Amino acid sequence: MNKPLRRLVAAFATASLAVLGLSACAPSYPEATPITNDMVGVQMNMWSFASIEAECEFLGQAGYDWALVSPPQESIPGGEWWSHYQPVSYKIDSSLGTEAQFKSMVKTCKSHDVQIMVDVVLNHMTGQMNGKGFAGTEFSKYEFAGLYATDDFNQCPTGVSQIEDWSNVEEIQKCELLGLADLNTSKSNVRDKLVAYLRDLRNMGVAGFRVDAAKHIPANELKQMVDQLDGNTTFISEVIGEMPPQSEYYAFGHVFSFDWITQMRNIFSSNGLLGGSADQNYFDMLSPSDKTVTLVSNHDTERNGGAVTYMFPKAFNLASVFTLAVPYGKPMMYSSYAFNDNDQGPFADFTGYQPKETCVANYGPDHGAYEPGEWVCQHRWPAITGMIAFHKAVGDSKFTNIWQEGDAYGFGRGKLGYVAFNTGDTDVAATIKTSMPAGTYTDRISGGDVVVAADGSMQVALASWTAVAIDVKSKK
Ligand code: LAG
Ligand code: CA
Repeated sequence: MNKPLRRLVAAFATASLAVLGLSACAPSYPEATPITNDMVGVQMNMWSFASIEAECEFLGQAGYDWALVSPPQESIPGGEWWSHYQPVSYKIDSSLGTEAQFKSMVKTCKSHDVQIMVDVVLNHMTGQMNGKGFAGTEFSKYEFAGLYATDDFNQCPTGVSQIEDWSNVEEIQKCELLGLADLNTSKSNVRDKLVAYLRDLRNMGVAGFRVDAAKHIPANELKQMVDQLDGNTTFISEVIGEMPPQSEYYAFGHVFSFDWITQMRNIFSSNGLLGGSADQNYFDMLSPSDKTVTLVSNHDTERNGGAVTYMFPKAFNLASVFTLAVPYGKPMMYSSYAFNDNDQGPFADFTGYQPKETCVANYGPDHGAYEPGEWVCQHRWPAITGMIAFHKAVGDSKFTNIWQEGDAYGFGRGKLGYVAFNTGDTDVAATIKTSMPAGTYTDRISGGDVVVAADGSMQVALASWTAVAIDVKSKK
């Protein structure tokens, strides 16, 4: 459904509830649209609330339907980005901004048809023995006044507090991940606290959640929390590896595809490896398309060698294009800041808050070197925004007209679109047979013209490590 239509349907639904006099007993959550395969999201890693608010006009115009915000709750203070993954309370106050700024962001983004998703840390609290949080909350590792006491945390059955055997699900779920105080979510009073946090966010207009470290929370316990939110709330669980199986989690929501991250790294790591990748059989082996959020990278894989990153900009660009080009998953793009130290978070000024972020000048895959701390703004790269339109234009149409020539490779999406990549060192000029109607199209990647002849063939000149993409909506 396109955005204005979606808005109309939602308004109508609300109005008809009111007419039927149901509004009083219906759950009073603000409107939220569950994510669908034609929607596109973006992880705005470590962007401050005020900066996301300012960027939402661009995001909405570019066709992004949702944006994922880094953990917004109070955490241990510190300049490392990962401090945010060590909660000490559920107040919305951190270097990313205040609760007022958060609410303002949600509202403004909604006005641009961009829903806000929040990264929620439900598995654990901090790993620090004691201290004072960003907003002044005093804590010790297993005592959080008004929230949790010692017996609200798991006792690791092995006697050693940390997870050691990564094939043992009980250990993965009941022992401490990286020494972080592990919440005992089998207890209803613990779940109630977490649900209260989720409801608070939902009431602020948040549309859904990334569940951090979801594999470390037993699926049935997470499900009990999910069931206490309204059915329009989107949940995307982070479940890496074989154990526990992802299927336990997509039974009540979505999962991120780490297989996809790996596939993107593998096929965009060298020349010509894209050949054969438009393979429906491969897609059928992955987690179900309607349960899966596909991504090229996140904040962890950007640092651990698991993903293609902005440091290999042409590969990152084309991997993002490919992710938007295929009939699989609900894509989430990634936007981040440059770093040369894995731990370093974005700059915060003397107030403790991050000042407004702005994109580096001349953002794009040809930008060249970055200074640490510069905002790379991959979400603005023209090929990526161009392909959002392609993604929406081709819907779920199947692969057609697969083409290969040396290190160049292309595929159609029925009569609705065609995309070709050159992941070789030399330029490729070729005539490709498509199923597209004859006419002149605007290339979603370069903005130039592409002509499709009466027999469906198109002539392309593909420079090294570039792509060309046309779709019915880009026909002139
Ligand atoms: C996640 N998903 O399951 C996040 O995506 C990932 O970024 C989080 O780790 C992790 N789970 C816990 O939420 C990050 C950093 C860790 C960091 C942790 C807690 O990658 O390096 O651990 O957040 O801040 C840090 C230190 C550890 C230390 C731990 C506890 O790096 O050495 O043991 O804090 O004090
Ligand atoms: Ca756990």
